Amino acid sequence: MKMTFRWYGPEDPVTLDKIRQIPNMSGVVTAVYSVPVGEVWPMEEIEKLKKDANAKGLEMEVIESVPVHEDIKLRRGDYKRYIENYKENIRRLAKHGVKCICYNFMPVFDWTRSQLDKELEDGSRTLIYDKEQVAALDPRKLALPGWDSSYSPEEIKELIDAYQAQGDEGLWESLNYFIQEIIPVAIECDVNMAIHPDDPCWPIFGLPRIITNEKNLDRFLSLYDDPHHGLTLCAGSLGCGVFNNYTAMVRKYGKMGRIHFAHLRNIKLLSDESFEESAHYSGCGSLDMVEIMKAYHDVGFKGYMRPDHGRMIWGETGKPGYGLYDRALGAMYLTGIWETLDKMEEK
Ligand SMILES: [Mn+2]
Repeated sequence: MKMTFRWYGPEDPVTLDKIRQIPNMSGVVTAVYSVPVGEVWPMEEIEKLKKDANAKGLEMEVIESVPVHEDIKLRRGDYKRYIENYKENIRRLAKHGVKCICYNFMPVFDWTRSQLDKELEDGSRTLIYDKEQVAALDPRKLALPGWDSSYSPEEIKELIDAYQAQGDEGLWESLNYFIQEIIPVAIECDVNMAIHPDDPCWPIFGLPRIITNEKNLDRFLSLYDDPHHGLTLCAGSLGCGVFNNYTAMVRKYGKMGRIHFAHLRNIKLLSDESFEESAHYSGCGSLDMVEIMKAYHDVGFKGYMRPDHGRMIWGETGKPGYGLYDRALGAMYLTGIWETLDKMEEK
């Protein structure tokens, strides 16, 4: 495996100089953020990101994300042009040595939490999802980080109505259309496409969500029979569903060679459809990180890993989930488990 770290580009207070000091860090996971969703990324900007990372001894082999325009997910408006743009982005990234592209197919809202700074008993702050708090939210008025704030309340309402009219099967059809278009390009460029599961892994605000459980991951992979069509297996996103056995998924899809990118974080399940994001250490959450890492090790995982969201600790402030300290602790903890598994295997 290759350990990586998400970096939000030159504006990120977590600089490359800091990231490079985390032991065993092979590279950054990043994206071009200056271009509206759906447009082609300028060559110079891709090149600059790569040059900056390489100058600090870090690779740029993983992109997270190349976002998918809502028109593609709804197969309406300019979707054909956006799909052509998407193909061009795959080609441009491949030219710059990118080997894996993470994306998701969540309608309107990306990852969703009810609070971004819940204080835990030890004084750290974390992201939580509380079923009742979410039920009380009006999706038309949401303006929290992590969500696209460029929509007006009327636009959000229109989008939600369009997705509800399309339904689950309509969203599957849009996804299938998109996959049939882009995977041949990914194969040609030898780039692994890795879909990120929906976070959390159940429908919110009455919107369809389909990348949520083992049955649907099976269905997703069956859309195109080629290893370039694969998964970002996110422990937090899938693990917050009591119906999901993340470790079993690692073994199953890992053996098939369909996991290209692993997001690792722990979560503490509080009740049905409520959870808080905890430190990576198994003792802090509901997921057994050693069992998870052992599953990746057993299947001979050669893809990329990154510590996922971290808490805010030691007084750090910044982008919720994406501070330096707790993610660096997570990276070292995961690296330590991996090193141990390597050494045990040698004996
Ligand atoms: Mn994730």
